[in-house]
Amino acid sequence: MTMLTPDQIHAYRRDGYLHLRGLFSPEEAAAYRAEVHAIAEGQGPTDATWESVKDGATRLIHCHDVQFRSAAFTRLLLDPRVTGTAQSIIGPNVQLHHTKMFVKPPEQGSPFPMHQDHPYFPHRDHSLIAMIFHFDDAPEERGCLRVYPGSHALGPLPAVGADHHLAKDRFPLAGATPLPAKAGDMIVFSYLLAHGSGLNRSDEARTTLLVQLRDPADVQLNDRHASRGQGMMLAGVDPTATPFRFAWDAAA
Ligand SMILES: O=C(O)CCC(=O)C(=O)O
Repeated sequence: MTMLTPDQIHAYRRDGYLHLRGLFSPEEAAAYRAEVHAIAEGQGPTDATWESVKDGATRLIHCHDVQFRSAAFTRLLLDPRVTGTAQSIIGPNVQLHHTKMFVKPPEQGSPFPMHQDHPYFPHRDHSLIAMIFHFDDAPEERGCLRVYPGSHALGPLPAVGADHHLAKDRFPLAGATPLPAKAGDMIVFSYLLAHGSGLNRSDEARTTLLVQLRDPADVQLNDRHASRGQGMMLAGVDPTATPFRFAWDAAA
């Protein structure tokens, strides 16, 4: 099933991203928002602020593999609006790489330095896409996503520091295009797109879910970033699947 129009697919290929407005209704977004905040409250304090922007003053609440915490996210992963969008870009077969939720708390929500996702989990064919689901409004002052349109065409770029960000003089955060979003919007982008986001200076949280997907025929070039549920098929089939073996046979 294909969901994007030819014009949308063309825009994605040209710009490296696509902003899908109102993919979910305000009611759906509010329900997902409540699930994210319930996980955040249940797990206690966390902080995923990146090393290169850590100054002790900001915080980033996060949790990975959220479909293992709430069935709402398992349903989201299989929602035809999600799988259809992914199939339009990747092809008929869509495999889960990982999920993670982020809450940028009010007035102190950490920025993300500009980066490509590629250095974290490089793949041979660069089939990886990220989807950021917005569960509340993300205007500029709430630290919305910022991108360098077309930067995916540059291919893998040199990454700097422990958190693999891009050189700040070449890709300053302030020079990137802000993509303010509304609750229910989704932004899909290539893992080669230069992206980041600003500080949340507002008095409301910014609440998102990030899902990374790939073509199962692609090959990951390192063994970092293993996640629970990685390899689950969300659409189509895995043409590379090998004959089934019991775990105890494989170990023998
Ligand atoms: O949520 C954001 O603003 C960006 C997240 C991101 O780029 C990442 O986790 O790699």
